[in-house]
Parts: sequence; C-alpha cells; structure tokens
Amino acid sequence: MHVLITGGAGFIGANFVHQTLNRYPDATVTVLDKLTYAGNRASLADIADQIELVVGDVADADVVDPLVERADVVVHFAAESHNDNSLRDPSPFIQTNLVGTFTLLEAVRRHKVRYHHVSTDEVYGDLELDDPAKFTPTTPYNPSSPYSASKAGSDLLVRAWVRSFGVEATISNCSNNYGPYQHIEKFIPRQITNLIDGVKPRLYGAGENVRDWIHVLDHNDAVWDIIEKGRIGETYLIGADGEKNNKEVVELILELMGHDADDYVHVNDRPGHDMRYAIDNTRLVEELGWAPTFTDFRSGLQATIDWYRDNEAWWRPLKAEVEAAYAAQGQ
Ligand code: NAD
Ligand code: TDX
Repeated sequence: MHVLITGGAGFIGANFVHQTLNRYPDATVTVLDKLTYAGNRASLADIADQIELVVGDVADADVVDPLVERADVVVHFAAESHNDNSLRDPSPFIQTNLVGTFTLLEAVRRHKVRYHHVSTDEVYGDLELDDPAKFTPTTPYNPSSPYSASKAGSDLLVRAWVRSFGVEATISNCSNNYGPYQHIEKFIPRQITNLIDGVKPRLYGAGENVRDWIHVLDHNDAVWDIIEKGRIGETYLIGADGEKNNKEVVELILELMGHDADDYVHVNDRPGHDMRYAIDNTRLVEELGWAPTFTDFRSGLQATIDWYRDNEAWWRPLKAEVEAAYAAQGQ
C-alpha cells in the first residue's frame, strides 16, 4: 500500500505518519508538506529513512498530480490550522484550505484514488453552555472564524466531488486534539511551555469556553478505521466525550506542574470566540467499533507535559516569536 499523507510534518500528521508505520510496517509512505511555520522536519527525524518527504504546496497541481498518481490512498491533513492566525490574516487559509483541497480533489478524481479528508468540529459553529445537544453528522454548517469557514468550504468541496464525480472519499470532523508535537501556539502546549519559562498561563476572557479534548493518537486510530471500514461519501465525527472548560484545563496543568491552581492571568478574549464544542461519536463507535484508548485526561495531560519537558529543543526555537505575536494582541 502506498499512502500519501499531506501535512505530515505538522502536529496530527506527524503522529499519523508514525502510527501508519506501526500499523502497516510494509506500507510505502510519502509526506507532502510545505514546511510552513507549523511544519517541523524534526517531528519526522526518527523515521526519516522510512518515508519520503516531499517539500511542496498542496495547492500546486504540478507537485500534487504525480504524487497522487502513484498513491493508493491520500490522507489530507495539510492546512492552516490556527484560529488566532486566521483573524490576523485570513489569506493563507483560503489558499491552502480551499485551493489546496480543490487541487487534491482534482488529482484524486483524475487518477481514481481513495481520499480521506481530515476536518474539524468547528465547521458546525458552537453550542450554548447549557445546551444538551452535541454535534452530529447532520448538524448544519455554521462556521464562525476564517479558519473554520475555510475548513467548512473544503468539506463541501469534498461532498460535491463525491456526488458529481464519484470520487471515493470520506470526511472526518474531529474535536480538539492534544498530545506530542503540537505547535506551541495552541492552548495546551502554550501554557505548558509558559510554565517551563516561569510565565503564568494565559486564559482568554473568563475561560468558560468548552472544548471536547481527544488524544491525537485516538483521533488518528479513528482516521485509519474510517479509511479501512468507513462508507464512501460519509462523514464521521470523532470525539472521546472529553468536554472541559478552559479554566479547568489551565487549573489542571498548573496542579500537575506543581503550581497553585489559580496562578494564571486573564487576557483579551478571541473575537467571535466559539463557546462550546461537543461531539456525538455514535456513528464511529457503533458502525466502526472505534473506542478511545486515552480515557483519563489527567494522565494523558501528564504525559504531554512530560513530552514538552523532555523535548525542549523541539519547541524552544519557536517560543519567542509566538509570544511576541500574542503580546501584540494583548494575549
Ligand atoms: P498543524 O498546523 O500542526 O500542521 C499543519 C501542517 O500542514 C504543517 O506541517 C504545515 O507545514 C502543513 N501545510 C500548511 N500549508 C500547507 C500547504 N499549502 N501545502 C502543504 N503543506 C502545508 O495542524 P494540525 O493541528 O496538525 O491539524 C492537521 C489537520 O487536522 C488540519 O486539517 C486541521 O484542520 C485538522 N484538525 C485539527 C484539530 C486540532 O485540534 N489540532 C482538530 C480537528 C481537525
Ligand atoms: O493562550 C490561549 N488561551 C486560551 O484561553 C490560547 C492559545 C487559547 N485559549 C483558548 C481558546 C479556545 O477556547 O483555548 C481554547 C483552545 O484554543 P486553541 O488551542 O487555539 O484551539 P481551538 O481554537 O479550539 O481550535 C483547535 O481545535 C479545532 C485547533 O487549533 C483547530 O485546528 C481545530 O480545528
């Protein structure tokens, strides 16, 4: 089996590349990654001799076409992924997330290659804190930010290419991931690395916003289950019943790192900040038999803290620039 993994030098993609080699030792793996600020060659260093890394843009048809032609399956992770960046400058989100997905879809259509599209629960907008509802595969799309709008648009392109051109595709919409190799611009690794640096964690607004946390390895196991057993044209929601508000998460990080649980600061809120995400994973569990392995958030978070402590060389070069950009926003 020849697998083409886009965005394989990013957080979820790099974990997926490692998991793919464990799950299919005989697979041939090609990674297509532009190595933007979010891509890191070091995330693949230990397996560099077992994969092919092509540095290129998913929106470049000349690069994409020959790679797709020789693949049996394309798993598309590459994206601009950070909401705060999309509020500062939306343009790369449109180019990579929409034009990039369009470019891949045209190539898989031409070469009749199986395609899996990795997306987010943010396409559904947000829920009220007291709403008993969760997102399901039939929840209407209602994205809030340039990031989530670009992901929503890319999902709709996939659906249209399935219906109009018979492309063999599946889509997954997953909740917030945590784990090793996550860029330190994101909430959990930002606070862990702040504390390592003796800086207090930064909570946007009141910190009541709820995210439905899932360990990245559980997300990726579900992606492989969908590729192997999922129904073509279907959307699967991936989540592990991990709802927590941001304040609870910061308090737990502080406690696990040996600080007082209230030793954080409130900073400017994110404009348009989604209040709550929650996933109903019934289809994934009942149809494909998936179950999460990381069911204890506390121990998953402890392992993640240990990873950032043990891998300072991986994140240190990024820290000053990330914090300078946040400081400019009062965050
Ligand atoms: P990330 O920002 O850590 O990594 C993105 C990767 O894509 C980087 O390696 C980057 O270099 C690469 N890339 C960016 N633009 C590219 C381009 N034009 N061509 C080729 N490569 C390009 O992102 P992530 O958190 O690993 O997210 C991966 C995917 O999962 C995204 O599609 C995201 O929308 C989705 N997702 C993320 C989460 C989450 O919690 N992080 C949750 C649900 C879904
Ligand atoms: O310093 C911070 N303080 C803070 O309170 C940061 C960086 C974030 N936050 C809040 C904002 C969110 O409510 O924490 C929550 C999580 O923030 P992010 O890590 O930026 O994630 P989010 O915006 O929820 O989006 C993530 O999950 C869905 C990923 O970045 C997306 O790629 C994915 O689609």
